[in-house]
Amino acid sequence: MIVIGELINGMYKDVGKAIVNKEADVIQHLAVDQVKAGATVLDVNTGPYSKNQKDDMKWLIETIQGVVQVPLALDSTKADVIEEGLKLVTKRAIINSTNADDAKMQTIFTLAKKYNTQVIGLAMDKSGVPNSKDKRLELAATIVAKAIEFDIATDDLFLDPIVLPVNVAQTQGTEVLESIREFRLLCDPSPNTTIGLSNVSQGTKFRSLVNRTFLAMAIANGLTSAILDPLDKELMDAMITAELILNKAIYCDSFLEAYRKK
Ligand code: THG
Repeated sequence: MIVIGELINGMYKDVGKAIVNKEADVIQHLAVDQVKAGATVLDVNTGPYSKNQKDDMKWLIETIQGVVQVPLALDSTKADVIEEGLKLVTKRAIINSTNADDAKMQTIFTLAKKYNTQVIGLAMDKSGVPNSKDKRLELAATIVAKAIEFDIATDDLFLDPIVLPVNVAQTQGTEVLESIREFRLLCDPSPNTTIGLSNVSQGTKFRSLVNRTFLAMAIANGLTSAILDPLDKELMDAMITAELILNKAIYCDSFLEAYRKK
């Protein structure tokens, strides 16, 4: 699994404050801690409190790259904010994200070619997140077709079916799980798949339990990456165990420790 650490996101109050006040140590601790805990990529999102998203994105990237050398997933709905970030990254980045709207895909895939990035494609369009797996598949196929037009390798795509909170959208869990399985069959080489895992538990009780249960189910359906909180140890243990059961690692009694060593 490609683990994309979600914690550098201005949506978190403490992080939002750290961005506004330029508290580099807060961001750098989150970067180091997430990588130590097993994140292989870090999501970077300036969040809703940012007054100047371009400057804040640049500051976040420079601050993070001062302490860790991992690829970054630049998370913004604004292409100009993403491009400012792409000018600074030292590792091959992931653009988070495009959707299936033609104009958006044109803009994002043009950037992806120019800066040689990978791209997260959301299975949604102007009319929002679909309710059915069939519509999600149709939108994902639209994204794959456009990527191929741009000569982007299909395994440089991360297709995201969009996870919704289980307390308000309870029918969507199975639609998302089946979408993950079906997205893998859209092209060869198979696209990667990803989810914003913590979305599933927003507003619920037992958040960590809801997250790790959903993650194990998604991994069983072929999920190849997730945006998640790597500091949640039980979540990471569930991920490692799910992959073990799927025979992606060889069993030994110290399988948790063995995973963490590599
Ligand atoms: N798909 C893609 N990218 C994404 C998402 C997705 N990026 C953003 C988001 N969804 C994934 N990241 C988060 C980060 C935090 C939370 C959920 C998803 C979260 N935050 C607390 C909350 O809202 O309850 C914040 C609490 C606080 O203020 O401290 O749950 O789906 N491609």
